[in-house]
Amino acid sequence: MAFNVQEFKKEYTKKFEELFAYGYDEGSTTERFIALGDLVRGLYTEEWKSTVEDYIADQSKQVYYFSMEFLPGRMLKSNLLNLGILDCVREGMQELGLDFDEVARGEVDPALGNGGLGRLASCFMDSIASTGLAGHGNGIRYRYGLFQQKFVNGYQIELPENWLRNRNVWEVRKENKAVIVRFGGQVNLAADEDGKMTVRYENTRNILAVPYDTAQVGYKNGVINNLRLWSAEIPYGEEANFSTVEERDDVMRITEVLYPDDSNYEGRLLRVKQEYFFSSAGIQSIIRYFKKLKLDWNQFPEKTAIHINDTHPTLAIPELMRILLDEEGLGWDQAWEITKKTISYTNHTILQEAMERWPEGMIAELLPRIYQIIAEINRRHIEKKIPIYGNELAYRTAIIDQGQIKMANLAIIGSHSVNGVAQLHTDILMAETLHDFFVMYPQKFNNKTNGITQRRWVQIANEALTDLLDDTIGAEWKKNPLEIRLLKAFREDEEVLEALETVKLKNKQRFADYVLKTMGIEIDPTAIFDVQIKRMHAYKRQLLNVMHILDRYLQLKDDPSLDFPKRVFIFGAKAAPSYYYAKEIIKLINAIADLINNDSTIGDKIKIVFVENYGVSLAELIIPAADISEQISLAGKEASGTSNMKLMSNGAITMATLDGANVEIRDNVGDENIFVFGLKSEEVQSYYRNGNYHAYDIYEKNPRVKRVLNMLVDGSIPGIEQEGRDIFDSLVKFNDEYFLLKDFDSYIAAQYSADRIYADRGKWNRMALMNIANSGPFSSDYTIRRYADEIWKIKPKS
Ligand code: GPV
Repeated sequence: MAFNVQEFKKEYTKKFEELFAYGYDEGSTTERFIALGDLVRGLYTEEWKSTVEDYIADQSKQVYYFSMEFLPGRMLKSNLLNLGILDCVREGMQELGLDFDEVARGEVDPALGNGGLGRLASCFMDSIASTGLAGHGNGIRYRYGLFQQKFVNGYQIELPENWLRNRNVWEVRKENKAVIVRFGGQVNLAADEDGKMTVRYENTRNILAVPYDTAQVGYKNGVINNLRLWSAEIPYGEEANFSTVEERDDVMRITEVLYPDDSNYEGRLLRVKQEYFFSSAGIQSIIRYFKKLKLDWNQFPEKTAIHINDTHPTLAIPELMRILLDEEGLGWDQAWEITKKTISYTNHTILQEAMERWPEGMIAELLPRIYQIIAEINRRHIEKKIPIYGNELAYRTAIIDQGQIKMANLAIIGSHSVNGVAQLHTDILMAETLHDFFVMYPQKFNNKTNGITQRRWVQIANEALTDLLDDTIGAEWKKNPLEIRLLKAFREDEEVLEALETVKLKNKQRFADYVLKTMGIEIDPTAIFDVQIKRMHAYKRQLLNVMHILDRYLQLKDDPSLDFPKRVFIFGAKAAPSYYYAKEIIKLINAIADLINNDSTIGDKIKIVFVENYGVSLAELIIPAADISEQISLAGKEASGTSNMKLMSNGAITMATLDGANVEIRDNVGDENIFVFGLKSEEVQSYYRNGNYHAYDIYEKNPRVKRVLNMLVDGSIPGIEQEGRDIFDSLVKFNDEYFLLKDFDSYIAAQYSADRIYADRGKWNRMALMNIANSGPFSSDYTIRRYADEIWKIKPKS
């Protein structure tokens, strides 16, 4: 984008005055941001429009990524970077006497997702545009995002996240593209004169779905795709059939707030309303577009790919069937072939508690026609599979079972592709979780290991590293992330290794400043920054990290002269408000932080920092400052993980179980550049199968484990009477579902070797360098290319 500093300054000054009727020098940070964001949006609207026009003119195949969650993070820098005008704008702002970074912080970080799944969707949106693919997002414009987390006396409390409190400069409301989504009522089947069945819906509740579009700017390639988020509103005119105020409120409630559940299923009516609402609206707008092309319906899958991000948008399958059957008059078989060829599905978990199942009666009442279609899909599936696989297998794969509708089963049966998100995860799906389906449809199964965009996670979050890379290996890695491997040639180069250490130190200082300012805790930037940032979940085992901290604390209490290098244990984690155990762990960590941070015999040998309200923006601050990346989930439980990739790209060294994508990280960096410990996935499986794990025995026989766990119940940590007891019991009395006790010794051993190596600065820096140099394959650009080639069958715009 051609643009110079002088022009920018003029335009910005004008824009600010236009919006606020006074000069930018008098404006607040928020106003300064709004003026800048508004200006930037104006700069790309022409290309946005022409990208879409080109797709129409070329009749390009387009992919639609349906996701209940998107976590884009602040968009200002990302848009500027991708437009190629970041430096110019930074310079211009400076010349205007404004602090660009501060203005950028004036943007609200839209938290329209919970964690990994939502952030993956946003990395994918960036990579789809940046690799020149015609692809768009489809989701929900929640009025309130994921709750804001506060700690009060160490307990998590949740506050509403009113992310739209200021004007959202990026979105464009498109009222003329609104559609009607219908709930409830009755279905009437009637034959017309020629005996053709027509379906009529009566007494439905009609809701207006209004799209808000946000540009997804590709990296210096002129491609600007669309993220379409739907908002529920009351329809006007003849569609308005609400009688009471309560019914009106009900409508508004659909897109009111994001459910704060991560990898956890709650069978709530409002949730399924949300799922159908955005699935139906998305399908309707895709169909409306396709009809303009005036093609044959059989060409629909040649022009359209629809991807469903986990099972949350699975109702897109019966919704597409409904429209093809009832509105377009296609026969079942033709509609079914089209649907399967169009839809593909990603599974993100093997955890049973995250598998969506809806009560049959609830769906029948809320979505009577959709229910009929699901029942018919199910009937035909069983009828077709019995003769081939026998009763048992046919019924085991049924969609409707014991009064429940199993969404994963519907997603698999109604799609042509099912993928896991790391090789190990896909292997487990095929061998265990979805084995019955793998037997029936082996060709549907494939792996697509997750990825991350280094544009946000390195170029934006870590400018110091970006500059060092440019100076050392040139800038090609920015277009072609694999080229970052050129850094390997410098692994013995003292100067580069020292420069890398300097970069890291600078980022640690930046984070230390933040911690001092916001929490009043002083941390030493030369200490090891040991980072675990992810949702609070038992299977992710933050508690194992806690056990290590307590063990280290006890060792130091016994012998204060022990020469452990200083460590700062950094946590960031939200717990689902209804996840009691996870909240207890939050309280525990905060209580331990209070105890240890204020223990003068420990000094800064151990510091604990649990940041409030972890999210994308804080991740951008923490990740560049990390030395150790804690990826310690029980093997077999974490589908992939993506913070592992972000942290390695920033030169943190992974402390890893062989779980999810950690396995592939190990394969890429080599055993000498990662700390691996713990049970393997097959060993865990075997314990579960044979029921021969006995946590109590370990507690009794391992004095270090015993001493650590006793701290939870003997009063040595103030303020956790209830929490300490509950957590102790979960481990000792209820047999430690996630094998913390079993993995404790090998975890501690791995942490000790980290201590030893950290003391050898040259060696540590070399490991950090090798992690950065081997992070290229984890770019979501490659992940997306594989989705495009192997699943969606779409090609980049040349
Ligand atoms: I299912 N994931 C998530 O964040 N929320 C969910 O509801 C479900 C899965 C996560 C997995 O836990 C991660 O292992 C994975 O890296 C991420 O999805 C993206 O695939």
